[in-house]
Amino acid sequence: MTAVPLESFCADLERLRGDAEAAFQSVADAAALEAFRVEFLGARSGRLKAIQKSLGGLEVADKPAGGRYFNDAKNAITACLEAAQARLAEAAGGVETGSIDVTLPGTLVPLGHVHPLTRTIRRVQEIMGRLGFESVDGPEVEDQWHNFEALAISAEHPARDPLDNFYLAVARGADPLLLRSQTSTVQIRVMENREPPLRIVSLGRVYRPDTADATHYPMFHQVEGLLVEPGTTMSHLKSVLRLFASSFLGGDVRVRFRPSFFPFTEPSVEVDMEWGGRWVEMGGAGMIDPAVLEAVGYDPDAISGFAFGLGVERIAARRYGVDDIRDFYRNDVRFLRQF
Ligand code: FA5
Repeated sequence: MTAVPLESFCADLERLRGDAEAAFQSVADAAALEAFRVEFLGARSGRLKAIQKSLGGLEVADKPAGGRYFNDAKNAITACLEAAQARLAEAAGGVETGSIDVTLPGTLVPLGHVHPLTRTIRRVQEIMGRLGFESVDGPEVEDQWHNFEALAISAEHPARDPLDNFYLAVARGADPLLLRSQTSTVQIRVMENREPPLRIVSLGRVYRPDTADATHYPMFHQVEGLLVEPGTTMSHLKSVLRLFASSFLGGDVRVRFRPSFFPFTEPSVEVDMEWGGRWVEMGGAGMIDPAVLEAVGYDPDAISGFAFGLGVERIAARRYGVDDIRDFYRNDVRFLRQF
């Protein structure tokens, strides 16, 4: 077999190198780039591979020079490929691989943070936990027993009006289920299943078809507190609420209890807190009505307790100086970043 002359071997390499440079410089998209990579540098049938095979046909004396020519051409073609890859990545908005300076200081990745309402809920749980109140959950889809009847809210009571509730097209027995309108449902669920003494707090969503304004939203959160222990009186209720308010809002907060009415507490009060020279209603409270204690199977002559329910959006607004609770739900990051 006649040996391959070194000149023709080098001429083939030069031609290949010229073709590859032209191809990689003009390539305009990733698919074409890949096609050229296979054509020139493909490991099995690439054009460079074909020339590499002819390296074995050189005269023994020419082989070292042929090998150097081959390696130079291979490096040059590979560099053309890498330059084309970087050019396309940059055009696509990527980072040019060769341009990363690893000695530069890193930049902080912006992290999200907990929503102010979630933070409020956790803080309330923590404060109440220190007062011995265990956190419990209840379902958001409720039946009429837990949302109304066990709470002594009779069938005729306006609170059951379809215009004031989100009744569902799903029923349990004859009664349609509803999205709970208050967390007082959880008082009943806990008392039905446990014996006193009880100290629980329950925070969660409630739903009412209220028109949204600065202090109302159709979906909002309540914090429900319940304490059932022999000898409980109204003064215990007032002390717990004052302690909670000063822990959550600061020692200078003023709390006011106004006589009121709830079917499930007797006596009942509205709990107001002062905010910017105004009194804002934060919730309701009272001593558990004997009818409720009976409904859950307790003896009202042997046991007493208190309950309260506060609006989480309202206490959060008071805490963070927010004038309009709708801001909690607008998802405007300029607002949320402030917390
Ligand atoms: C109740 O829901 C009673 N379950 C509270 C209670 C619990 C009384 C235990 C006695 C014993 P009321 O409807 O007033 O009460 O609501 C309580 C609080 O929820 C209000 O004071 C207010 O802070 C908040 N709230 C009521 N409606 C809305 C609304 N649409 N948007 C935001 N907050 C609301």
